[in-house]
Amino acid sequence: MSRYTITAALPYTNGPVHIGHLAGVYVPADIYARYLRLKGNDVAFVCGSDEHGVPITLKAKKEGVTPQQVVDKYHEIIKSSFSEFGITFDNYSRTSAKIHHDTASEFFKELNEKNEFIEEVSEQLYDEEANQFLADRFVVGTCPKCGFEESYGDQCENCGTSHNATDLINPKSAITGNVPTTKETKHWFLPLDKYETWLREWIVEGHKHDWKTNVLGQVKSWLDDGLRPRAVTRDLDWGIPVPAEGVEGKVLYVWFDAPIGYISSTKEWAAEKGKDWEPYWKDKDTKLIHFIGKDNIVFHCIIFPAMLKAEGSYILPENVPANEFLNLEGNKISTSRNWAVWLHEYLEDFPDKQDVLRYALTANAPETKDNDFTWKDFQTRNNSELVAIFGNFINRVVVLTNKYYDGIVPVPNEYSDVDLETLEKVKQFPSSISNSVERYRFREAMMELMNLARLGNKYLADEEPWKVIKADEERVKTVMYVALQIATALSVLSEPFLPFTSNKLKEILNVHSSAVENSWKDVSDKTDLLLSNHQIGKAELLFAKIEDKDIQIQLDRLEATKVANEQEKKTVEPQKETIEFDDFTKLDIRIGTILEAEKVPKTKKLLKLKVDVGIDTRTIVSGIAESFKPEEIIGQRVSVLLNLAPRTLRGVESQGMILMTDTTDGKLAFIEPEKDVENGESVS
Ligand code: B3M
Ligand code: ZN
Repeated sequence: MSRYTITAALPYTNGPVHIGHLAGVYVPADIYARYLRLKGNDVAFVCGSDEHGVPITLKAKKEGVTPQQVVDKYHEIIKSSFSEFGITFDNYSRTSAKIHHDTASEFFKELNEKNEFIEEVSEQLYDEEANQFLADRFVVGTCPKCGFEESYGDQCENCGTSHNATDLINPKSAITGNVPTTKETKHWFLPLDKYETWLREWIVEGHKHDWKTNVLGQVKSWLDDGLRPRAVTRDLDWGIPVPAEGVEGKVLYVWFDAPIGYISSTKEWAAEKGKDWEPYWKDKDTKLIHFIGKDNIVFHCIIFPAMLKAEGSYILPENVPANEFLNLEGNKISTSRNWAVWLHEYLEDFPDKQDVLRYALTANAPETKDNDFTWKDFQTRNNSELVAIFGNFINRVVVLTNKYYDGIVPVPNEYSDVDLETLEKVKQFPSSISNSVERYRFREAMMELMNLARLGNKYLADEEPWKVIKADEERVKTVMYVALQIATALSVLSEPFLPFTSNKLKEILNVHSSAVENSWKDVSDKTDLLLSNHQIGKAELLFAKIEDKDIQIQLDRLEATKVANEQEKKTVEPQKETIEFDDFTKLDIRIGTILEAEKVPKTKKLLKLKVDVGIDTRTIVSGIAESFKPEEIIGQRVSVLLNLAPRTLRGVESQGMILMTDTTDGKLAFIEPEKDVENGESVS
């Protein structure tokens, strides 16, 4: 048995958790924690809300509330949605908690007393109008490393690099938009350059075989760029006050305090459990694993380890298996543009389908490269894999056991070679799945789990107990006994990935009591996971099909978000240049009625219209085919610019123009008289 401290990135409480967070951090971390517990290890799986930092204050400004109100609101939403989704933190704390303020302050004071910081007065960016210093997300500018023009003051989301605000090119205040000035101010700097050689030896050399290449790549690139001292304090009023004599109006930089949040969460948990927290952070045999997204690599592989090294009594991470990003329907997930599937909304729309999302997100996990979540894939994963393979196998086994033996596990007769081979194969699954999980390859591990269900399906399909029963009842007893062993193995091995399903399956097999509960290791060692004469329960579906209509609701919601974003982005066109009245009188605009409409062949946008404009009926070609079907606009009243010079469009001569406008949902609308008006009447 070993001891593990598993941390999952502390979510900012400036919004709810979305599927990108789940796929990148929380589902893999939970699979890993559940797996280690199942194997009998001592696990502390800790997390909590990250409640300081500029993202919180920006959100508070935007919502017109205090930062405390913002964090209180989202801390509750996040904590409850994690719990409902089956993320089994041993403790989910929050960085506004006193225990964290005390722990982070102590940590800072210890380093300060050891003179680990450089105290320096330097010119920092300042917004005269907002009367405040600009750091982190209070300032945006061009990243000095990759040229991304929306880089924040402390980090570039595009290339992940971390820098000081004064490094930005063309900085702009995110509060007023002004170009910042600079102003003198004192800060405490962590001399990262001092740890460069050690970091290179520890990570690039020491972990080159067991850390993920995407992580090693980023770390190497920062080290190659050369590390520089980083300010670990800020001129802000929201955060942990800097615990130094005579210091006012300064707080700890959020990325200095937040990782210490893992330690305070462990302390809080240990206190509640009557345990000692120190072994989880100071015992050299404890394995510390940080689960994060790729944008947090610099903080967990460079800055936090340097802090721990400087303090001197802590262990260092055994691994930091950072994932890449998950996109949604081909676009980057964005909190600010509401382009996300929010966990709490998912749980409302798909109650009791937590495992379906866990499955889809793990199957598409961005473990080595960015990946994409689509609702169609979510539906397919459920219907074609969970229902058709896993659920179908279990249903057949349970239905037949109830049908032939009233749910009593039969006594097997002599095994055939196929039976023995199948039972042997089952015994290999714990190690093959372990092999993948222990290398943080959770997609691969879960696909291997599904291969166990496939093995069960194939065994039943080949042995056909529903046919053999007529001629050889004794044979069927053996077949169903073997199939029930496979089902029981699935109930054990599925727990880390599909905990709700595992739970339900154990209830169906009636193996919840510790007397009959099997361990992970039992599946390797035993062929009687489920004993003869054991009574199983009745059949019930593990998974239900997901219908197109349920997916369409989600797709419509995203479409509405897209349109809303377009509208938001769409600024009102500035007025065109002034014209004289005579210019206007040249326009001959009349009311008309559409008599006929048809699509212009080989075009997506064009309709050929016959329009009665009072003085005649004329042909007009109009680019409205994506907003209207020909048959639905016969009789439509319209405003027509008559005296526009005729133009030939795709071989059709158009004698005028139908006047249209854009609707809020991105379609087109006619300009029609609100009362009855004769065709040919002028618009003036
Ligand atoms: N609050 C999450 C993020 O950067 C950040 C993680 C802190 S882990 C100590 O989105
Ligand atoms: Zn960059």
